[in-house]
Amino acid sequence: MIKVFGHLNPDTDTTCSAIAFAWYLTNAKQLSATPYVLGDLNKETAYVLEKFGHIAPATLSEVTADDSVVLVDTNNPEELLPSFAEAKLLEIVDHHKLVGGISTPEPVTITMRTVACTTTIIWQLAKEANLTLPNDIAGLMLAAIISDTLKFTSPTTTDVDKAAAQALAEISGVNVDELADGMFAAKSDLTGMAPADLLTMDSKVFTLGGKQIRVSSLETTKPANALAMQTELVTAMADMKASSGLDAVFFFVVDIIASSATLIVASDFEREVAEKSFEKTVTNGLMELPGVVSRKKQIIPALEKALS
Ligand SMILES: [Mn+2]
Repeated sequence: MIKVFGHLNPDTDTTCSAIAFAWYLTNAKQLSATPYVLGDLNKETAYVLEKFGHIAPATLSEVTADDSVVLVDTNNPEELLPSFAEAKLLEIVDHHKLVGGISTPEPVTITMRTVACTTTIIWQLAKEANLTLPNDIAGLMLAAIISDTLKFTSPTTTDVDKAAAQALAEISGVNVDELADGMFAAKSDLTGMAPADLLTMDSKVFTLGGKQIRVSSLETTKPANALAMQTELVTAMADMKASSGLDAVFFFVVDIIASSATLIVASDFEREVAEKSFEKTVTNGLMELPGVVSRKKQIIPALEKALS
């Protein structure tokens, strides 16, 4: 049995891609494949699974040399289980920048395309294989595209993502606006979440210019709720750096409605890097970034340029 999973801190694309690609391997390749996640689901992803009546994938905390695995929605070893290198990697399906660091003893299939969402690639693969997607799988794949593109407003969005979303909406019989409203409301509900939870919910670690950097974002329709926690968040970022050996933690509150971000600045180092990256100034520990919504296409390239 093949274990299909995405990155740590699973989001909607990683979770739905694991489900959809396990379905694809089973139906296109007649392989036995099961989706997994590498941690707790966020509120948006839980909402989406419930909406389409799909059970949550089991959580995987370790892999061994006996496991055959397929990776979706990441190629970054820093986003995987520490034991990942022990497993037999068969395939990667992803849409992120190639970071390097994964090596295999034998050739593997790698499908990486410059689209906004991994499920867009899976939709293309299913089409190429002449497969008919079930309603619930199509709905999950559509939700992942809405999530990764912030309903087609992110600059990562391509015509292929839009075509995939339209086709998936037809198959699943779902109204895109209603689905997006429900997802964004679920995502914006911060009830019961501590500052440290917000920092790791949608978060990736990169090595940029020799520095270990955590880049976290919170996509929300209610940015004021998160910004009201600025002091607690700055304390949580300092604690995180002290306990994890990270050089910097960047936390971007992304306003989905206004298509803009506010960076909460953790310390002088983050302030210097951010001012160099975005050519803006910090006021009261915050940097306003109109038009910035994408970590992949806007934030990481800017940080990388400033740190290199
Ligand atoms: Mn993705």
